[in-house]
Amino acid sequence: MDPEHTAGRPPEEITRAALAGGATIIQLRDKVSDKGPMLETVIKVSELCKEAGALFFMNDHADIAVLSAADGLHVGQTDLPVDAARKVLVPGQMIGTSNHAMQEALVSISEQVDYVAVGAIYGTATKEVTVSAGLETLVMIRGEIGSPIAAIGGINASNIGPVMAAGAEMACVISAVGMAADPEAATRELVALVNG
Ligand code: 3NM
Repeated sequence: MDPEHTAGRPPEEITRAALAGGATIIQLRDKVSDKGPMLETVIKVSELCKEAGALFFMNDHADIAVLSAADGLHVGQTDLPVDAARKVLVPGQMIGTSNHAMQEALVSISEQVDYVAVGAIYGTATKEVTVSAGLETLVMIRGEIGSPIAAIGGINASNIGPVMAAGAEMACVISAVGMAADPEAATRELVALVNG
């Protein structure tokens, strides 16, 4: 869930639709809002996830993860280091990282993260600067680590098959749901393909 990629619709609306469509984890990634208004939205999204029995992860901001009672925090390579973020998080909150290459994934594993995100699998216009990891990197990392892998970057209904076949436990999408004319139907289609 990225408020910049909702085709003008409120984040809560896309979240509700994704949850109704069967999404089991929502992560909120907000690169533009000030923290006051961000917190209000995050708390609503976090509550919607709890009501639906889904997990909620906050991106980047450990303080907001705590204040919104998130299930966990996601950090990128230049965000708070994992050990620093853990000092802010409360016991039981999970942490996952963005990874673009084997070496980064191995460091994440040494930090005992709860999941490893690998991207970008395919080309994406959603994030300006990203490293193209490709399916090959996903396959290589899968071969080395046992922790859950979340694949990200350019994933949609037409190309999710090879991602799951490569051994990812989770597929993370922004535009395929956020920009869809019918986000609930788009999620349902992706979930069916993942479970298929
Ligand atoms: N992180 P979409 S790719 C937020 O490679 C993000 O780490 C990436 O959006 C990474 O599903 C990406 O619209 C954008 O391609 C994902």
